[in-house]
Amino acid sequence: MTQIHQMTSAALSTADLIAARRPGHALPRDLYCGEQAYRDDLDQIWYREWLFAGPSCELPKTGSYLTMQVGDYPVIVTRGADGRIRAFHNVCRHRGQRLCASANGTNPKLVCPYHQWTYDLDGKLLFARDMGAGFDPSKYSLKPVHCIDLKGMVFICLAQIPPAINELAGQLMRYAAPSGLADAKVAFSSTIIEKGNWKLVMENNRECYHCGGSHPSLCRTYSDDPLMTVMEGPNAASPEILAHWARCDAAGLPSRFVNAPDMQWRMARVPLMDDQESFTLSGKAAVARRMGEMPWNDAGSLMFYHFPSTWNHFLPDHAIVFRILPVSPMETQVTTNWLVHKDAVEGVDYDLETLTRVWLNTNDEDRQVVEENQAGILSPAYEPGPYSPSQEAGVIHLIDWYCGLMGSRLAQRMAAE
Ligand code: 3BY
Ligand code: FES
Ligand code: FE
Repeated sequence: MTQIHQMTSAALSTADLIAARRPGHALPRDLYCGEQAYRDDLDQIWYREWLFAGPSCELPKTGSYLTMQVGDYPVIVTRGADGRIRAFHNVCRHRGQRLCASANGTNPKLVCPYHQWTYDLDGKLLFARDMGAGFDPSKYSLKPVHCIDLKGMVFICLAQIPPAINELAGQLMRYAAPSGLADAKVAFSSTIIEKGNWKLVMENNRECYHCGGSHPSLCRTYSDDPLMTVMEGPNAASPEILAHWARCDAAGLPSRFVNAPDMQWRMARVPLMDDQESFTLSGKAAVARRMGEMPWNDAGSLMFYHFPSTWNHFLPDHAIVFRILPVSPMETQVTTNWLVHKDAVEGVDYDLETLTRVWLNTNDEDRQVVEENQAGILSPAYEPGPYSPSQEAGVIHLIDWYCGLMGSRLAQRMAAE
């Protein structure tokens, strides 16, 4: 029975697989490992949605840049002399060289390594040697990519016309304002590759059903009891969370659950277990200098996710920002940045081991879970099982969002063909 099902499903299109999926259940195998589903995910989601690029403090000065590979598109994000952050296709307008190979750095100008065409930080071609009398450099600016800095959280979008971002922008800027992200610095950065489809990485992040079995260090401070962490609205949560929100309201700290109607994003501030301060082994703050205007050490975590590319924890003493990017059907890059107040001094106000231990452990534990999940799904005997409605509501939100968007966009594509 299972075998026959698998043989037929191998021939199905992504649209057919999505139409045939069982709501409330994990996805069919080919959506987690197939080349076609991967191409469709890139075309319909990764090339069309807003994606988290990084915190703006990763680009602290004029000429600071970061690069990211979104499917087939190399992108560079850089801060101009006017302080503005812009994104460009990381492709030279001469013969197409990738302009910048490193993940991070600082350049006064963007100089192509092949024949040294030289671009200003706003993308204008400043200099191209021996191109003849009729050559018009103004026709060869770098191609721009949409880019927006939401008070310290930088997003890009590869689409010609990006989806609306005003609702998210307003809420995120309001919620994250007390964290002073633009006045932070990157204390530590880690990039790992998980051998699993990007949806498995995001699914894993959206539930804590696995936390007790996998995350001994995170579970010291983050409760895996869904009653403690699940919220359904600005006034619908556990008594403990409601009490935390009331206290935060009184201090002017935006905290209540807010979400996109399709659950593409959500933010809410929740207390840590037993009012502990931070994701450290001791539960105490890792950084002596608080972020931004945060009023107390025990304000909990402002949690923010945005599909498909990011989840975040904004704590009183530091912030941890995560970015995922698909690398291949069964590989995903996960970049984590630990942010602290820009005036906090390493060795005086914090030490990196204390700051990073819990989430370095947690990321590695999640990597193992995701890789074993992928390995099991690759079996022809795999059959999508049901999600727990209480423990895995966040995964259901992710998969419903994914199937809804893919279903309608693939139908539009077929109609246009
Ligand atoms: O990092 C997170 O936001 C999620 C929440 C539940 C599991 N994981 C720790
Ligand atoms: Fe960039 Fe030639 S390809 S200068
Ligand atoms: Fe986890």
